[in-house]
Amino acid sequence: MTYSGVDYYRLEELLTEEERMVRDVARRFVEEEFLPRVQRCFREGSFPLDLVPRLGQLGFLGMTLPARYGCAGMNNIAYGLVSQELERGDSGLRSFASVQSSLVMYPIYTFGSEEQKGFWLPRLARAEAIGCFGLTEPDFGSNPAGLRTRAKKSAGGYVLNGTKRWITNGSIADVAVVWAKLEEDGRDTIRGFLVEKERHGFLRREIEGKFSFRASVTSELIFEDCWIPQENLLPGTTGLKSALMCLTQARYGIAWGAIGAAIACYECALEYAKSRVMFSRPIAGYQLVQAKLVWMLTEITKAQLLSFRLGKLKDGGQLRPEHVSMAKMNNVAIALQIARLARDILGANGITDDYPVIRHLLNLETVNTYEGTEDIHRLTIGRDITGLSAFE
Ligand code: TGC
Ligand code: FAD
Repeated sequence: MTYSGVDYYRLEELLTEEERMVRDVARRFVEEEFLPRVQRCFREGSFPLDLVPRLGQLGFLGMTLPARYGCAGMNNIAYGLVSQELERGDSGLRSFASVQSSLVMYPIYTFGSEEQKGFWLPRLARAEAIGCFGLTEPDFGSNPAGLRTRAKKSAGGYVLNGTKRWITNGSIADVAVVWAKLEEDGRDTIRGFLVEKERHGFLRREIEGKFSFRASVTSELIFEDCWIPQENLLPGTTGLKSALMCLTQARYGIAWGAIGAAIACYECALEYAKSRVMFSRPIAGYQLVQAKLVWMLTEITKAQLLSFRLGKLKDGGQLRPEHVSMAKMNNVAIALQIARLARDILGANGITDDYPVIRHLLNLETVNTYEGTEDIHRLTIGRDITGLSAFE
């Protein structure tokens, strides 16, 4: 299959054959199996759960982790390209893969015991188990350091109490990675715990009324004296930093994913503008419309270059969290603006789901907020370059 996407600066030439192949497989999957269903899913407010095993079969879950745990062992450019193609379909589809890969499999791989890795990673890779990541709480979003969920030592394990909110995949997950404060040596430390769905005192509630991420499950997790055994602690977690390390992985995928949503909106607007005749001429012939289309393509091209370099830094072991902040902040912000401009170019048609633009626009409002809001990333980079923290 030849790639026919937006590639103004011929980045295609910088990709390896394997990277192109993986991207094309993802693209075909999205076009043939996901896109024909997404309008209905978004209308109904449902996630196409039956497609999840396909993500496993295609090797898209935990795809950078090693083969000994049943994963594909691919590089980060390939992971980025897959994220881009999934989000070209819908942010909710990419989010499913991001959460499973970066927020569940990554912490188990990085902080888990050999038993935890051996048990969970192959199941999660094959999509025989679904995971979720519980960090955010009703009163602690941008500032997770203040989280109130607590783990208390108890006979043979821990008892969890607290509430997590806005948790992707929460109600469909077999296992939750939950971040809670544990008193150790007289002080509180944030640790990660694995909580299986069957645990007594673990309740899940799906959040209703969303106008964004309608084809994705978002839930509240409630822990009421929920006992888990000692071996469910992720032993390598040492504080908030462990949770933030997971976010860096997920934000990397989001930086690429947002480009996919932007491309979908740009391509739709370009086609529409070429065929929509107003004042006796296709609107694409008007200078103001061309200016919008050119801005969109320029920003997509810049975002592609940023992400490609980011991937090379990551594969080369030189990536800093602040590098990821810049790409997440920029790429999602421009994708959101591109979606808004595309919506404008489509006129009244832009508000219907006959076109993908309004769905991407609504989704991108979430993507701009989750995994660190645009301003939190701005302040993170501000702290990095000035040495002064705006958070304190
Ligand atoms: P701070 O003092 O900055 O950091 C504590 C320690 O952690 C290190 N660190 C990081 N390490 C790796 N990756 C990162 N991104 C890191 N950010 C910080 C830092 O170097 C420090 O290490 P050390 O060795 O000095 O102890 O902590 P802070 O409390 O001041 O927080 C800073 C802030 C505001 C940037 C952080 O709290 C933050 O990122 N807030 C945003 C919260 C957020 O993004 N939540 C996302 C929840 S998950 C989600 O949204 C999933 S959506 C579904 C999907 O992904 O598809
Ligand atoms: P707040 O932190 O209350 O921020 C509100 C506003 O205040 C923002 O504009 C913000 O930029 C601004 N603000 C906050 N602090 C500052 C400051 N110091 N200076 C300047 N401005 C500031 N979380 C998970 O743990 N797991 C998940 O799987 C997950 N999935 C999600 C799925 C969806 C659909 C959504 C919507 C959210 C999800 N989240 C998840 C939660 C997400 O990470 C949080 O919503 C996000 O971190 C922001 O927190 P908040 O909503 O509490 O906003």
